[in-house]
Amino acid sequence: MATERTLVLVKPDGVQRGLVGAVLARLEQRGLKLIGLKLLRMDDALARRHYAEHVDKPFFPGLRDFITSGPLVAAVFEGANAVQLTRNAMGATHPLDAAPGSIRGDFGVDLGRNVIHGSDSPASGERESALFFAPEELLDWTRDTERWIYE
Ligand code: DAT
Ligand code: MG
Repeated sequence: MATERTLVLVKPDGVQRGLVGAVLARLEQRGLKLIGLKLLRMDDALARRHYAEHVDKPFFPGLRDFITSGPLVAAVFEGANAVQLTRNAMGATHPLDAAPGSIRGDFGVDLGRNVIHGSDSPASGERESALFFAPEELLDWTRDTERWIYE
């Protein structure tokens, strides 16, 4: 299985609520390898690029105001099937539909406060990672536990 990269955001609600560690811990514990990490505040231009598929939708102004409202944590995780593993860990977009045990199912209530973003395809993972990180900010490192995670 090809190695994938996924961009994860702990959104401003997650940062405000002190959930950064809890959210990232779940993905680390699952076996995904962290290769990039930063705290930043998105501006309108980055919000438009990141959510390019949504800019013309009626909910975009509210989404933009929320996502630019305060600091967020951006992370890139790498691994086999990283995109699907992360999407499953996140749960459904609306926290009401998200299964208990998923991040949104455990930490969220409202659609517009759903705590985490994760890329929806390997292509999105590459595109979105490049929006938030320069190439040299994504580290190529060897994890010593690799053989205990992958057979
Ligand atoms: P996801 O974040 O699960 O990939 P998405 O890409 O469809 O979901 O939407 C991006 C974000 O926009 C989502 O996390 C919450 C918000 N959103 C999506 N659909 C919405 C809607 N109908 N009304 C308000 N906000 C919405
Ligand atoms: Mg999406």
